Amino acid sequence: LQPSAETQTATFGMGCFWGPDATFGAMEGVVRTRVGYAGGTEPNPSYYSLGDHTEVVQLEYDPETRSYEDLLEVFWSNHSWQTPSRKRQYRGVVLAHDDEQYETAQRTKDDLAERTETAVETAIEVLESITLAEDYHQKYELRSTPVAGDELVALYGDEFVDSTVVARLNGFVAGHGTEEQRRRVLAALDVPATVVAELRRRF
Ligand code: MHO
Repeated sequence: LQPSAETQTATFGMGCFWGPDATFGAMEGVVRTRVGYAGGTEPNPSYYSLGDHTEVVQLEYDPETRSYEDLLEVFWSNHSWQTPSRKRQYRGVVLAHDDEQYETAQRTKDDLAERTETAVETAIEVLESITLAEDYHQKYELRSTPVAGDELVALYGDEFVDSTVVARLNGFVAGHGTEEQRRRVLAALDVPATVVAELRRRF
């Protein structure tokens, strides 16, 4: 799970992590997504023993194609920053990986508050550590797509979570991406034609 030298990593809490896993997964320039628990202090969180942690999506992206600002734009438009979450599990939070991310996130938060004249409840914090969520939460939308999900889990095996193609398909089955992008990814997909046909029925 170590990001390669050319990619950068970003981590966001934006409600149930299934949604943003798919939203970001469809985004060109995002090369990997994974979901996990972060933003708290208790050791070894899990879905049913979350402690003070929050559900987060973590992205590896290519900074030549996507800026951190691009990701933040998606972040701000895809969680409810006006309302403090009742549960810490679902709070909105930027978990910055370095000072530059921290300052950029803070600046976009201030801009949003000024532009909308609304208080922004979302927190900006520094990422300490992340615990990967259980397999069944990774690429949830695709995994729970009848037939094709099970077949892709079997075909990709250990590569399922980290695969760029799987991240894209997870986004597509959730309704994200353009037709051009879908065609391109499907054309390059090296899986049985029956699986492609199953996917095609979904998007
Ligand atoms: N329990 C909610 C959210 C799941 S998310 C991984 C649901 O079933 O939709 O917290």
